Amino acid sequence: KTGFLARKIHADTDGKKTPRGKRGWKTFYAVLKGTVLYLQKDEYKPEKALSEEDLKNAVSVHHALASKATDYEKKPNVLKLKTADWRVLLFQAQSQEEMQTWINKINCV
Ligand code: I3P
Repeated sequence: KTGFLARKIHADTDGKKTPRGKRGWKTFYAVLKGTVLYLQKDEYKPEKALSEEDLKNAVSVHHALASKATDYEKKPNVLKLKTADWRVLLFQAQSQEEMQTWINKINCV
């Protein structure tokens, strides 16, 4: 599964609230491969190696839980991802269907 997702980091490891200055929305080209959600600045090109920044932005979705972010009302089609190490990330998909597909795919890995 691939597609554009805007990401907001809501909580860092252990659920600690992400500090101001790091809470903004940023759009990535997302690629779910195995148990890793890669978040790349540019569209995925198979022949291109991942940059250091791409690797830093990658999220393990192993034992993570995705659900619709029902408590976030500022934007539509937002899903919440809670990782195994208790980070909380919000992702805005481009449509309701896209959001649901991402939720299903993430929860099935
Ligand atoms: C954040 C940025 C986010 C905003 C967040 C701000 O500032 O403006 O868009 O979230 O509010 O802290 P920064 O880029 O300096 O980190 P929303 O878009 O959801 O309002 P928050 O701290 O209330 O989450």
